[in-house]
Amino acid sequence: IVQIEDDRTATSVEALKRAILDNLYYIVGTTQANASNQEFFAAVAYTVRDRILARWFATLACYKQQDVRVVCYLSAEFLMGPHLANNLLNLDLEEPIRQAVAELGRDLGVIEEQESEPGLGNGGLGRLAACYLDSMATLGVPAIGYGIRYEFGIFSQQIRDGWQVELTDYWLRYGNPWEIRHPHEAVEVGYGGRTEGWTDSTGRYRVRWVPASVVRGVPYNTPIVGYRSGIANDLRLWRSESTESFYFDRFNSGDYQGAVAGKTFAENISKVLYPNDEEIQGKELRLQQQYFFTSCALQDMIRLHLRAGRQIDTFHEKWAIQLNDTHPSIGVAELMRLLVDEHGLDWEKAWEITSNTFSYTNHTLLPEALERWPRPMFASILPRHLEIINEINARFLSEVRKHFDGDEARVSRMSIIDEHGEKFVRMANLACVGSYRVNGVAALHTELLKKEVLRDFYELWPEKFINVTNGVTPRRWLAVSNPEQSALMTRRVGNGWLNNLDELKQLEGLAEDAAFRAEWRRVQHDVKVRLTNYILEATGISVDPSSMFDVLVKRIHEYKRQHLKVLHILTLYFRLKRKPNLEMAPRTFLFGGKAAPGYAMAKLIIKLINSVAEVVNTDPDVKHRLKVVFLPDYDVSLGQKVYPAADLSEQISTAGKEASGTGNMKFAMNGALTIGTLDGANIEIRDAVGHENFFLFGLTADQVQSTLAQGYRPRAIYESNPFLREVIDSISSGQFSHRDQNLFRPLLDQLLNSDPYLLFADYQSYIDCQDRVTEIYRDQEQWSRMAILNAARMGKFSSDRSIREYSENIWRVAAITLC
Ligand code: 26Q
Repeated sequence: IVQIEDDRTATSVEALKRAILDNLYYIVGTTQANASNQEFFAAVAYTVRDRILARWFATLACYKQQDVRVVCYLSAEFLMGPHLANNLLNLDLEEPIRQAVAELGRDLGVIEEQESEPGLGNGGLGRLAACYLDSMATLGVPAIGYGIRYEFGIFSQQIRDGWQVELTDYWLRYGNPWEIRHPHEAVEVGYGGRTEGWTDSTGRYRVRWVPASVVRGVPYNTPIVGYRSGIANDLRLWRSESTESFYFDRFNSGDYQGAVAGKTFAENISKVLYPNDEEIQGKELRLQQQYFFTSCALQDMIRLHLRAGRQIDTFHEKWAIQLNDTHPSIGVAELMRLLVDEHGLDWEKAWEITSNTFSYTNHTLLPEALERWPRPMFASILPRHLEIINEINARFLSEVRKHFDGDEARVSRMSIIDEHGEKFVRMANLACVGSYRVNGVAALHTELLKKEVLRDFYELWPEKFINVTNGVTPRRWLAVSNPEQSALMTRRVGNGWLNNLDELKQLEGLAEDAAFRAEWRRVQHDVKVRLTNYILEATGISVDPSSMFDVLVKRIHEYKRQHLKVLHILTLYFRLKRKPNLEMAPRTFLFGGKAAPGYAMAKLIIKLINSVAEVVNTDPDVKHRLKVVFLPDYDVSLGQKVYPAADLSEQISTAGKEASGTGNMKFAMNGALTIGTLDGANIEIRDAVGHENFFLFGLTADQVQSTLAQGYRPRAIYESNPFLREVIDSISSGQFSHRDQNLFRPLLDQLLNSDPYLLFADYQSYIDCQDRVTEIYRDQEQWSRMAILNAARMGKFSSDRSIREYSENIWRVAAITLC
């Protein structure tokens, strides 16, 4: 028998070469000689995608055959990062593709750099969704990710004259080889209009919604390949388009302008990601987006459910819907509408299904980030949903009254409608009422939810509340981004850690092995050289790879306290100014992160960092012992370069403000030591790696509360601490702003007069702790011991562990193995 190698599935180097050239010629439409690296990337991506399709279909067939319960992860954001390197790892194709690409005269590293990342998220919440998709595919949890295929993702950031400038992110410019459009599975989504009553053939009174406009949602599927699991799940992102009928009806009747306006309305819905995290603005388009993808998702699930020959009343047995924050929580009302209005179920049955389908993950404790919509706006966009919410609310509040007789203050706090003054729909309340589980994302966060933000709901339904501490995927965040350290670890303990991160525990003993520590440092140095080259290219700044890399990368926010880091840098700077010959181990301070375009204070913090950098980096007294770098356009790809090279991870939020943090996990997995507050998952990381291997400072969440309650006076701290005063005075004097004494005034005034995030209260504790960091860093052997123990003890923070907990405690789904 002659074995014929199929050019779309075979994985020998020869077959891969033929396949790449084929795709280059027939799909991309160019020749090997003429192809740009960008075109060559597309051909490689198609070649990899071809090798995914068979297992993709097999996975779906297997789910169908085993009639499993499917998890639907609903999220307004999926911050996937580039797919190629991750898919190569998970499919075990890295080496043959590398060789095939090399034999065709290109370098795989260069080709991988061509991929423009789908930045369809702001930060933590969107990236968490991506890590969870990776773990679900790896563990064999049947899952579909549902979201929006934004045409423009998070803006790309430039720094001009120290200020952030936003540029649109047209990530689809060169096409997207990973997605497949499925127009046959399109659905329609309505907006506005009115509701009307009617009587059905059985004499029952029914309500129907007559929307004023209808848009079409078209799904685009991207395969999510598990790590060597043979499984590929679906990420289904919806694009909004105009329906021909809407467009042509108007067009035919001569209303050209109306036709174009309708088309514009429809196409705008999936046009752009809102770049605010942790702050809501109540924009109509945002509500339209949320309803759009949530309705598309629910219609898709119902279609799949019925197509499998099942009855609508078993819906909750086959689908578990996870709400990634309140952004898709309109789904509670939409599922009720679909079941009652469209499928004719009675209210009680529909509610039983709905309230056994949804679970809700909360990601924030900041009051300004709790979503609420003005009732008039809500009524004009979703009139039928408001009626349904009123009915849900009436029934719910009567239950509250039964439990807490006479406690009308509680009733009004728990109401889904905020009845005070201008009325609002409270989405977190809707999500709590409509879900059978509510979870926080770290132990402290869940406790604070129960004690504060959602206390009333916890008192009514304590059994609903559980904690699932976040996790991150060790595939992308260790294996893909830090191949050098991964190889070192695999040489010592095998590669089992890739799907069981606890196996790195075996490295603990090696912390006492001087030869291993030396190897560890050699690897770390190589990785830092890699980042050093990037920094030079991206910013023109040359940094010393043997200096300590002290890194703070995350969205810019006052509660995350990037400006506290600046106070530390300036404290060191003035020590050097006083004593230019002071012995000080060199440090490189790396910042990265985007500010929401409308968040003036965050933008001013970026300007402050760059202004300080300008002075400190060029001051001859500093003698290059301090280097401050703001890395522009921090995104997933840049994160992959930064985390592995960090020596020190800065996790310095005001205690009680950061729900979990996930960057903290990526750093520690890569062997960075953390300096941090007792906030979010920092607490659990410290417990896992050992208190002696973690640099702790600052007030606790309780102390923060009591400090504020007792009438906090930041100015008193400023007046009594000469070092702090020197730093603050230098900024207000214009020393870092070309003598302009007004530039940073808003920032300084706020710190001196209210300081809501308690920078001054934590200042001295932070400085003292940083001095301990410096002390220990001088002992490189000790530092390496601690770094190795950090990396070895991060097993708990694999997203595989998080997904197992969701599967067991919330979704009640079993992982499958391929049939
Ligand atoms: C809401 C309404 C309108 C426009 C935008 C938004 C919006 C968008 C994004 C609100 C919040 C977000 C993002 C929140 C977020 O990323 N939270 C982070 O979630 C991480 C994963 O759980 C945690 O680790 C972080 O602590 C938390 O800040």
